[in-house]
Amino acid sequence: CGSTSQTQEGNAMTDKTYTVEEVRAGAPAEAPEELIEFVAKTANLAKPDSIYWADGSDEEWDRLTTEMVEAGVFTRLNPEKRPNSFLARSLPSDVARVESRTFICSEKEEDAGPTNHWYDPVEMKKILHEKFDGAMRGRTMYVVPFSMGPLGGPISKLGIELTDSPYVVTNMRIMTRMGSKALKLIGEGGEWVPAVHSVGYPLRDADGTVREDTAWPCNDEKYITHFPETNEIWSYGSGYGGNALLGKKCYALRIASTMARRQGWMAEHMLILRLTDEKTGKQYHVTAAFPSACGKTNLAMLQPTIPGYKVETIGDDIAWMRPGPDGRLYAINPEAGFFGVAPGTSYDTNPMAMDTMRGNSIFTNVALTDDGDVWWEGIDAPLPDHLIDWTGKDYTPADAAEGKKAAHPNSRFTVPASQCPIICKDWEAPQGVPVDAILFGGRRASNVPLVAEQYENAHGVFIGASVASEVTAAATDVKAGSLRHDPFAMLPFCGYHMADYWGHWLELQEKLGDKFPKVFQVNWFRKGPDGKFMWPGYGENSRVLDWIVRRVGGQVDAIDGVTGRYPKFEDFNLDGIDVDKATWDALFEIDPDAWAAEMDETEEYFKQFGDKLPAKITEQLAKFRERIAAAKA
Ligand code: GTP
Ligand code: SPV
Ligand code: MN
Repeated sequence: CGSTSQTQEGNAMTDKTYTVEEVRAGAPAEAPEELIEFVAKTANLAKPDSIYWADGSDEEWDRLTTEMVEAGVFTRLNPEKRPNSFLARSLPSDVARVESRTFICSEKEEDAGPTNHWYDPVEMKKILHEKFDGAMRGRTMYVVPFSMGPLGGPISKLGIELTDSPYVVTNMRIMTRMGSKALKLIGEGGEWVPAVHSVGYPLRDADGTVREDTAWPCNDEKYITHFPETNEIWSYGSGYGGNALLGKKCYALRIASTMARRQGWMAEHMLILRLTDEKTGKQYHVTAAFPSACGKTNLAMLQPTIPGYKVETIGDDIAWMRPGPDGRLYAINPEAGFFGVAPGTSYDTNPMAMDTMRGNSIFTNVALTDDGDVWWEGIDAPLPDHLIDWTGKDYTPADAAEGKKAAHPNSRFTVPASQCPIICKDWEAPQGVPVDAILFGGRRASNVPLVAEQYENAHGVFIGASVASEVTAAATDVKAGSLRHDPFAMLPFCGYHMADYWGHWLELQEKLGDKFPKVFQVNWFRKGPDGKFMWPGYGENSRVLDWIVRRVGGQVDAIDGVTGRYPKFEDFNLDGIDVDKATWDALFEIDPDAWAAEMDETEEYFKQFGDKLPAKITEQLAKFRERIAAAKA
């Protein structure tokens, strides 16, 4: 990608070296010595032309976004329709996370486990040293201080991302608490995680060859690497989402999950919502883990269709949970924004997300309308006669007829959480909110019923461990549509051995006992013989939440079944929707043979974890088979 040429210029093209004194002279006063040294060391390796310390101010946002508009990286959207908002288009080779290039570099291979790509940390550091050598030539290296979680909160954590991408800086400003305040906490001695990122597209090589910049610089070779023992992140070659916004998956899930294991807490791929029963005023907090692009943002912003309930959003992707002084589990959202899937989002499916993105937003890989607004498949507006599609080309209904998409299926909006009309007033409570129930789900066209409650705590872990889901567009290198195991929706995000992670859950359950939240399995995606979803989903999922909180409150009975405990038809609120008894029965139908086959396959899957597979998981598998046998009898 891009063209190169030899340059005649002399001095301006030589690499700068950065002394610690020089870096300190250009840094804010709060920056501590070890940070200055880290910045200098990285700069001397990556060889940027300049270093810039991000402060997170409005002025800085205006300057960076304007510079990116001038450089053709951003398109400014129509200020009347979408004020202070921008569109970016990536290269087709850089549209989602790359799981095959994501590495856990623990000292021992067995600590990464069979579901991660492991690499020897010393060897990986050698590779990274080569890749980062001169990687930022011709560019600015931005120093981005950030906090995951409310500034100064007891569960929050600090980081520094060094990046050569202004696109990343502006996205980090939305997604994290970024800038001077985070730096001040670091200066006061707060521990921080170093995270180094380069798009891997230097504008000059060591031999003086120059390269024109492009609207989406990146490199065909990508490395998304994590060093759990030393809490370091190095990411090379991609500018997209979880590959590049290092506070998100790299820190808040992969590195944080290893910290959480050591320190007795949990870092999970979960939304957090508050459900208020308006009659009693009672509040429930629910967290839910669904694989990527399986409906976390939708559920987090749910508009209940049944009367008497209100949902408020706390988080849509990541939850950090910790036992509180009262022995309950408390959750915070470590993020400050939503990086949500655009296609399928509309006033119909997710009105609160639509309202959240009315301004101050970045859109990546959606289509552009002739009047300077955004469009994607499934948005409320009908397909216009003309668009610019996500690749920057003209797009007309004829393209749609050929099955081409105007927006990439993993196109996303980056929006401040504070703009969500139903953001919970306690969403930034530093100590978090007490969790009443934990949901696991996935896209399952068959077998898995609408909702099932755990029999006992260990069964809850078994439910999480056996999540399988149809693959979505959120990763580029996994075959979309195929069914794969995605335990706890953490397959691409667990920073250590998956079976040790299950063991960690079992330990926390033992520690908290009855106070550990009950686990429920949900599935909005079961299909009928006509290939259509049997459950209306979206706002109607409030009916499932209603049953769940009534179970948590002990107000309603349940029926013991194969996968768990199910609602009684007469207890479940189906008023006003077109779900008859036959559909209900189909939603809860259990085919013992299909489940026997699924458990055989699950047992095979579990075999790869060897000795580390907790005995309690094996016991739960045996109990599951007893229930299948009883159902057959
Ligand atoms: P990541 O941000 O990738 O972690 O994903 P997410 O889980 O937040 O995904 P998101 O909420 O953006 O999922 C969007 C997809 O799920 C869209 O295709 C929606 O149409 C679909 N979806 C969400 N809720 C429902 C539902 O209740 N029923 C059906 N059928 N589809 C749903
Ligand atoms: C996911 O894939 O689960 C996401 C998007 O939330 S990304 O941040 O790109 O990983
Ligand atoms: Mn996610």
